[in-house]
Parts: sequence; structure tokens; C-alpha cells
Amino acid sequence: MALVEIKVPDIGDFSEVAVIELLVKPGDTIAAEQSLITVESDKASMEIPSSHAGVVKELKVALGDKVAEGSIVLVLETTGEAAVPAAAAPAPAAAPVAAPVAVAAPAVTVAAGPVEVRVPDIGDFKDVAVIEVFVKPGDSVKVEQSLITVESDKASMEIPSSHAGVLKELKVKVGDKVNIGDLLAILEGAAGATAPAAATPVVAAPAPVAAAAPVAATVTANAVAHNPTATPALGLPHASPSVRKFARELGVPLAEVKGSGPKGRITQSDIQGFTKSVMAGAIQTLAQAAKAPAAAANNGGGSELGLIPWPKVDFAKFGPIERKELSRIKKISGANLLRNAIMIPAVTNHDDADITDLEAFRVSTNKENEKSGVKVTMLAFLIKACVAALKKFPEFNSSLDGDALIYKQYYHIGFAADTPNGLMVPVIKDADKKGIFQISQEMGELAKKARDGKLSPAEMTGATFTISSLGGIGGRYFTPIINAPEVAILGVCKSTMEPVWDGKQFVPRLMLPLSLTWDHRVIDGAAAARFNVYLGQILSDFRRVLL
Ligand code: CAO
Repeated sequence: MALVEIKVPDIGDFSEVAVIELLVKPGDTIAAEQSLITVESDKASMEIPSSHAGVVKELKVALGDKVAEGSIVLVLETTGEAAVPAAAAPAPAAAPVAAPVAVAAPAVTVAAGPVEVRVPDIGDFKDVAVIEVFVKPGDSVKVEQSLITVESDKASMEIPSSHAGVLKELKVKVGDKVNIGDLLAILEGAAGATAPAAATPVVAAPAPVAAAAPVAATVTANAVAHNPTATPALGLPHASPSVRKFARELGVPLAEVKGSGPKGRITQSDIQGFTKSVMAGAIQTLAQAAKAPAAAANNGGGSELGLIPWPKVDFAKFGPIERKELSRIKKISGANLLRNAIMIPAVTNHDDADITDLEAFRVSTNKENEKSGVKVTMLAFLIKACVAALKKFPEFNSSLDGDALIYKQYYHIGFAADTPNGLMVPVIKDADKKGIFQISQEMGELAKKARDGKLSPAEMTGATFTISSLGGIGGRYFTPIINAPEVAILGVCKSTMEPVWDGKQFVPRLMLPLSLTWDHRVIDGAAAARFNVYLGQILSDFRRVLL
């Protein structure tokens, strides 16, 4: 038995990093390699493990402290052997970082022909999953530009390019597992590489650490920001790798957990608190379903609801198949959609609005303003019309908070956007204060950002009501799922010319199919019918907005 000071090991390029989590306390018995604290820079969060097993005698750091290589983390009364060979731990009791985040990138090189970019030395990581891909063939890539994000249970990190050039071929996709040396991409025309003149030879394999540009290993929050999640209710899941792992194990959707740590960080106790509150919910079985919604949908779950198990079928028995992982966005939005579908007693009212005059006005407005570059869309009018209806029926602009209703006095309207990665819901903020042109322009910009995976979390949060328009595609009616904690959503389909009886004769009118889904805990059927009727009146004569 001996007292050993456990120090912060070599953490790469990170000089001063903040302690954001204490994972042990005095008196705890810990195993070698057990994580002791989490530290975070602006680029990465990482857990610092113990090099020895033993009992924690004294913690030498507190939350918010800044530490660097060699800082003493704690004093340990050892009970066993060091976890790592002495040679690997130069300072007494300093352990290597279990999840090294300052990863060695391949040497910066200049090449004329095609160059292979491979996964550099990523320390202890084996079979790490690619969770994001930032580039596509044809992209011009700079040296050190991030190509992909990989994630283990301890950290997520971005892998940079060792070369500049044009991306000819991408060899990985989201969901692939990669290891050191794996081929990521082939670049061509590396003339733009900013390598030192005394360039190292063209290498494809991982280069020594000394020659390395550090990889920007990002916390999940940063990673998510590149390719944000799908639902507007999602905040930024800002949590350390171990907390994310913990959440995954419990099936807790991190995006819905409110972080109590600094800068809204989600801690382990937040996850526990979230789980407890779900478990203690009035409708316990439903709450349990919400705990692991994606699993219930995809992995044969559902027993929490007393349902028979999901059918397990060997599809290959019946014909050729291909298995593809769901995109990250689909996984997250799927979990939210399932919870909302199960937990909200939702009803949908269908109706039609006569938009003959409005469409004529829209077309003529666009003709008059052809040069402005802004195209006025039907959706912009719908947003404005919905704002008027929300003002008249404020419970549609509310959220449930236990036994109370929160009436929001702002009108932020989300609109569903179809993107290659899945459904996203950007939000037009303060739609009541904006004109049709401004809304149309913002919508165009936000929809483009959504398709490019560039929406910021702020652009996807705070909606008070959502519109899902399939008008550009087709169909008659559908039953959109409410985007909790909102209490209603409007689905819109393609308008068609229809014969409408005007009291004397059938006249051709352009009719827009509306589908309003509402939360029956908050809204009554009569109110929903009135909302739709009012919305229809506005759409058929927009002057009513002024009344
Ligand atoms: N009836 C008839 N035509 C319509 C229409 C409607 N209700 N709404 C739009 N159109 C027309 C537009 O006028 C446009 O025609 P032109 O090109 O001739 O001008 C065409 O359809 C394409 O419109 P758009 O879809 O590009 O534009 P938008 O403003 O209507 O919608 C956006 C933008 C981002 C909402 C849309 O692109 C989108 O992603 N829709 C899918 C939303 C979705 O997936 N919802 C389902 C969610 S639940 O899974």
C-alpha cells in the first residue's frame, strides 16, 4: 500500500483545460483505468483515467479548475499494480488518457497525384463508428480540414485531412467502423497543400505523432452542431462521453435532458433525474416506453406497453436484402416521434381552404417582384395565417407544464423540411412581426441550411407551432405528429382545382387540404374545428388578418 499522486497525463496539445466533472470522491474504491474526472477544452472533452487501483484519499481538483499535464488530480492509496507499464507513464502515477483526443494526424504532405488519406493514430480507439461525414466527392479540402467525426464510448473526435486537394473518392460512410490506418478518402491535385517546403514524402499511412497536426476532437455538442438533429425541441446535447454512454445504456434521449452543469452541461445525475421523473410519471407504462422509444420501435421492444414482441423476421429467407443503419437524424427524430405519438392523445381534423384568390395574388406578386430574387411561397402565407389563428385561439400556442398551461406570447413557427439526412424543422422566429417577403426569404435560407446540414441548434428550437407542408409533393391529407412540447401541428397537402357549389352552381375553386393535429389534453374538438374554419376564412380572404 502506498500513497500515489495521480496526475494529468500527456493530453496532447491541450494546455489548460477545465475540469467539468468529478467522477469519484474521497473514500471511493477505484479500479485501474477507471475515469476520475472529465476535462474539456473548446475542442474536446476527455476523461482522465487512473493509472492505479486503490482508494481515493483526497481530491486535488474541483469543478471549474484549470488543469494541464502534470496537475495532480487526486491522492490514491494504492491496492494494486499500475494499469500501464512504467515506460508508458513517465510521471509518477500519470496514466495515458484513455480516450486520447489530441490525435496524431498524418504528416502534412504535398502531392501531385492521387493521395490516400487514412485514419491516423487515434490512440486506444478500436472500431470507432463514423458518426458524421463533412465532405463529399468534388469538395476542395484544405490541410487539417475535418473530414469525418468518429465516436467511441469515451470521446468523439474529428479526423482531419493530411493533405489539401480535391476529394475524388470517399471510402467511408456514416455507421462504418474504422481503425488506425483505414483508408478514408482519395484526394487529387494536392497543390494547395500548405505543407512546409521540406515536405515529408507522400504517405498514406498514419504519420508519427511528432509530425502531426492535432485532430480537433470535439465534444458531442460541437459534433452535433455540424449536422444538427432533427426535431426543433432538441437542445444541444452537451455531455461528456461517459454521460452519453450512460444515457445510451438507459435509452434516455440526451436531447431532452436539461443539463444542470456549467453551460447547461448534462451530468450523470441529470440522466438519473430524468429517468426517475419518467418512471414516476402518471402513465407509467407510457413513460417507460418513452425511455427507450427507438429500441421499442426497432429492436423488438414494446413489452413495456404490454404489447406482443416486434416480429423478428429473417428477411434474407425470402429474397436478397441490404442492411443500412439509420442516419443519426433519423434515430433521434424517430425516438422523439415515437414518444410524441404514444404520449399525446392526438386527434386530426381535416378541412379544405379556398385559396383561389390567394394563389392568384401570390403568382402576380411573384411576377411583379421577379427581379427581387425572393419567391413568395404559399407556405409563407400559411405561416402568417396560422399566426393570426394562434392569436385568436391562444391555447394552440401553448405548452403543457404539469397541471398548468404555458401561454406563449411569441409566435415562432417551425416548418418541416425534407433533407437528404431526414426530417428537420427550422423555425421562423417572431413570425408575427415579419412580412410575407421576409418570411419567404428566411424560409428559403433555412431550408437550404437544413438540406446542407448547416442549421444551428438555435435555428431549430423554440417553435410554438409547426407546419408540415407536402404541398410541393402531392397527396390529399395526412396525420402529422405533434412536435412536443407544442400542442398542435398543421399538415398541408397539394391544392387542386375542384368544383365547389356556390349556392347556384358548381364553380372551379383552388382548394388546399389542411390537416390539423391537436393535443386533446389541451384542446377540444370544437376549438380545433373553429381553428380550421378560421384558418380557412383567412386563407380565402387574407384581409381578415387585419380585422
Ligand atoms: N399546393 C400546390 N402547390 C404547392 C403547394 C401546395 N400546397 N405548396 C407548394 N407548392 C408548389 C410551389 O408553388 C412550388 O411550385 P413552383 O416551383 O411551380 O413555384 C412547388 O410546389 C415546390 O414548392 P417547395 O416545396 O419547393 O416550396 P414550399 O415553400 O412549399 O416548401 C419546404 C418548402 C422546405 C417546406 C419543402 O421543400 C419541404 O421540404 N417539404 C417537405 C416537408 C415534409 O417532409 N413534411 C413531412 C413531415 S412529416 O414526415
